[in-house]
Amino acid sequence: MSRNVRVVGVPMDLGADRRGVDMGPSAIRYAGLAAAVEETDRECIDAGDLNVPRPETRASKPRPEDGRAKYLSETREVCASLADVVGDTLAAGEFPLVLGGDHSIAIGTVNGAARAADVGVVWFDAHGDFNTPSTSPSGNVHGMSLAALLGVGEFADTSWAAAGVDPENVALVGIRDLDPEERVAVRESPATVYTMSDVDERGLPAVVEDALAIAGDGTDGVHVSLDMDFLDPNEAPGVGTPVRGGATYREAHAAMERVADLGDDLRTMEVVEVNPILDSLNGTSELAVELVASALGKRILR
Ligand code: HAR
Ligand code: MN
Ligand code: MN
Ligand code: MN
Repeated sequence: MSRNVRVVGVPMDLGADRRGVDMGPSAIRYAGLAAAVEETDRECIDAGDLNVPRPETRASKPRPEDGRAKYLSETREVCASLADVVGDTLAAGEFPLVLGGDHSIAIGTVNGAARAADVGVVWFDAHGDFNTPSTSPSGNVHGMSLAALLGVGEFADTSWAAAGVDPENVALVGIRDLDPEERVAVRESPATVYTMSDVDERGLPAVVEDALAIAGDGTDGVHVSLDMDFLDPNEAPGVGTPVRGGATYREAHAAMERVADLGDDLRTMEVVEVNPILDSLNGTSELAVELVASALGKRILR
């Protein structure tokens, strides 16, 4: 894969409670993203940030039609523009690298990725993001984004699922925190869940290879969604909803090296949930940059 990389920042924090994740795109750029991408022999073009409304300017109480989901209409609007940018970037023959922002933005990235092709998804996360407005304990859309993309529950009759992603081509990796009703929904879905217990038993590289095979089976390409809370909080403290028992530094690199083996079949990638306010000296952003470089093919011996 030698497509030029087009970076799109989405300073989105409408989908999460711990404010600060909107600063993720800046923090990841400051951590040296462009230089790291260029080290993989690609040009790095920065498209800047999308406009995201500040939550202070909007009513925080969900609209009656949105059930418990906060800022659902605003999220839909941002994701619609993100889908356009991602779709146009792919049409121009470039590789879209989307920087969050909270994980609700995956709705936009994947809709854009799926516009002109059949895509599978690998979702690296501590969480399932499989809630719906009626099952969510928090009302936060970042805990619903995968369900929205797959048209689960109330999302079935909305345009969220327009991506047409087949849940058979979706794999979640690193899961260790599911809400009670979310657990039921994820088990009922044809999507494959690799929990941290699977990682304990089989090792992360083997699990990731299976996940990538599921996402690539019969599709034109794979979208990789990297929620930084996939990592253990010791490695990545700068996230809004840390959960103990995640991937180590080396495991995460090994996972991204398997992703790089996809070559041109890696269609799009996003890195989400970096919260610089909760971070330690921007270390989580620095790690995000390293993991992007590994996913784009950087190797110790080059
Ligand atoms: N499951 C919880 C909820 O729905 C917490 C969700 C998510 N946090 C994330 N997403 N960072 O992966 O509120
Ligand atoms: Mn997530
Ligand atoms: Mn998460
Ligand atoms: Mn298919």
